[in-house]
Amino acid sequence: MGITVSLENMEKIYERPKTLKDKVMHYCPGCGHGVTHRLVMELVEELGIQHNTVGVAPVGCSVFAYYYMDIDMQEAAHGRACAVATGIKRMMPDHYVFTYQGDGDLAAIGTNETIHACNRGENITIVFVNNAIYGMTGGQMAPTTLLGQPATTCPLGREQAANGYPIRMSELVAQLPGTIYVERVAVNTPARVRKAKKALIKAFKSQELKKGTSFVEIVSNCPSNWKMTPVESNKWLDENMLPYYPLGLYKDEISGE
Ligand SMILES: Cc1ncc(C[n+]2csc(CCOP(=O)(O)OP(=O)(O)O)c2C)c(N)n1
Ligand code: SF4
Repeated sequence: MGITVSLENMEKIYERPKTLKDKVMHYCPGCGHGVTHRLVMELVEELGIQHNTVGVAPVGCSVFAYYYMDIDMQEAAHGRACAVATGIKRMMPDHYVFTYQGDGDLAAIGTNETIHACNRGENITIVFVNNAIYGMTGGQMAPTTLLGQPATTCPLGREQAANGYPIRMSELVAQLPGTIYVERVAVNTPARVRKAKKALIKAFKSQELKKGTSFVEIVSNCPSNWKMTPVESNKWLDENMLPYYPLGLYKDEISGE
């Protein structure tokens, strides 16, 4: 006995935001970049700021963010996104300006630009996707790679004596007087995805206050270079990344926390 389902009377509860182009993404299955792209584009649509938002794309797996985000985008050289965003925001202070960066881009080659933009209190939002590895180039150690975590440049696992400690960027930039909002979130469960979106909205809206830099760290995964299935990688993130990179609010001078 066949069952016929009519779509006509069904309520649509979810659809792709119009700000996210209808394209097949190049990201690996289960990668947090896809979810994070969607969240950023959802908030741009919901806040009605598509016409006056400029994104700065990094070098890394998200180098092609401009293929997917239907807003004005500028590509930056590896690590230079915060410097490029500084220039854009200063020329167009009425625009919402954000960078979208991986940990190699933001916390290795771009440490200088990141710290000084945050210290100057540039009125931009920094979206920092921390997957603890260099994804695009094949899994080399990043500044955020955990102690003991294998990477192609430390196949036996990162060692403190040789490679130093993984860097905690949220804690670091929260110390700088120019930041007004710093939160670390994750996108490996539906509840966390919803929380991540709230943090991103708060960060973008903080630009209206013209008080300083907002920084949202997304703890994410890289199933391909971690050599795990997406499900395994989400579990590994919970068990290994979150103890070292605790989720939470590190600074909030918007609501006075
Ligand atoms: C000046 C310069 N140095 C090095 C590279 C090579 N490179 C491209 S992407 C990348 C690392 C990307 O890792 P990450 O920023 O963590 O982003 P992911 O791919 O993990 O999202 C490197 C080292 C480059 N493109 N330009
Ligand atoms: S290599 Fe890693 S970070 Fe890059 S798209 Fe694949 S899973 Fe995502």
